[in-house]
Amino acid sequence: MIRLHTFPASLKGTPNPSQFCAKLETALRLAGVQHEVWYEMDPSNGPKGKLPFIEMEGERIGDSTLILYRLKEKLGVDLDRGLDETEKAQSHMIQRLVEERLSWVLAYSRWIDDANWPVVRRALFGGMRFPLSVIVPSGARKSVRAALHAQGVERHSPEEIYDLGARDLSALSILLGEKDFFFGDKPTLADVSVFACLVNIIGPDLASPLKEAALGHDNLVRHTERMGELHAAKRQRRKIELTLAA
Ligand SMILES: N[C@@H](CCC(=O)N[C@@H](CS)C(=O)NCC(=O)O)C(=O)O
Repeated sequence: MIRLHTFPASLKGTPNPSQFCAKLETALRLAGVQHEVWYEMDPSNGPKGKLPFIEMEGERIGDSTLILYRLKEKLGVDLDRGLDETEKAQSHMIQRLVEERLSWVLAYSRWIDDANWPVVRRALFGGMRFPLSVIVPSGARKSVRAALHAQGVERHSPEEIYDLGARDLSALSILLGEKDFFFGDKPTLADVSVFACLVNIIGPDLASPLKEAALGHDNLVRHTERMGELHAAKRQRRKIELTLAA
């Protein structure tokens, strides 16, 4: 059995406050991969110092993308099966846009934007006792700021950062068009990756220009709802199977 290590679902409105944890769990559910979920609070427990990671056959594997490559290699798990080579390349590029750029704008909106930080801080660190309740969140915020600075996003003005995010969202909206999913009537990895990011932008009760931009694209909102229903339905099915088997 694969053991998935993720953050707990601590932020109302999203299945997981980490888009990468949400991505991997959604991919496992959609592909019907049996797994058990272990909640972690400390990313440094992972082999790459980040969450999510999995344990499989005694090995700990980190990074949502590398994990999915490994599951394809070992178990034949492939949500992009059926796509032609051009579509596979497009799916790859959509994932990279969402995970290597839009994710940074999302992180900025939560961790650096003063309008949202108090809510995020309460959701992620609210259970801590003093003095950890002061030390841990401010240390975490400092390291996210340093990461955003090293990546480059944090060097821009807030207006520029949110404009970059809005342009990414417009591109995604145009690519999706009127289709149910990016490549037709079946969700692929591109849909999973976009859902995991968009549900984190739209779902939580956090206002930002990024959320406003996302809500301005009806097709992206409908896509997030559609994927959210699939995510929830797959969990119910798995629960019923477990109950019947018991
Ligand atoms: N490329 C990684 C990104 C994972 C990632 O950035 N995880 C964040 C949570 S969203 C994390 O664990 N950060 C802790 C840290 O950087 O110290 C993946 O796809 O899994």
